[in-house]
Amino acid sequence: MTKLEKEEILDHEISELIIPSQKVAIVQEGNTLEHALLVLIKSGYSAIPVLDRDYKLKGLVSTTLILDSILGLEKIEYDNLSAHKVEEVMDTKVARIMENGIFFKALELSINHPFLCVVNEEGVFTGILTRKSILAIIHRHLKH
Ligand code: 2BA
Repeated sequence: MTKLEKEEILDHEISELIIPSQKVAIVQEGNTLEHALLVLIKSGYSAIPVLDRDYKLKGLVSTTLILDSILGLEKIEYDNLSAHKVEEVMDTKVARIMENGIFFKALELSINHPFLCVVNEEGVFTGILTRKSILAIIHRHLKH
């Protein structure tokens, strides 16, 4: 790969790699843990974005976080699933990138995160970028 080709990939905008929000399983911060667990199990994904009413990105919630929050000392407290909200257990440290961000930034963040949340200037969630799609692009370019 020439230096020019390398720069072309790294500076490229990520927009074409984004999985749009309509295709992403999400929950709202005010949803119960029970609802979130159902969405996680039905979607098959282990962690999904949490949004507010205005579709702004607030955090991530995972099956592990939910189950951990209902573990009592000697038993699982199932009643807590309907008594508590997603905002109480979600992880607010989310790997995020702007929708007009560049590939190099996405590549760097994806080292530590299986997926990145994509937001617009107002912080509104517009989709996700998976490590899989980033690796696929690199693989495609290295093959030639
Ligand atoms: P995980 O849920 O841990 O999924 C890891 C990988 O397992 C996924 O990689 C995908 O290859 C496969 N996989 C899991 N559940 C699947 C399903 N229901 N349908 C098809 N493939 C499935 P990626 O596709 O690269 O996704 C990386 C991470 O991004 C996922 O981690 C998940 O946390 C999130 N994610 C991806 N697509 C999503 C979507 N449509 N909605 C919500 N979250 C999504």
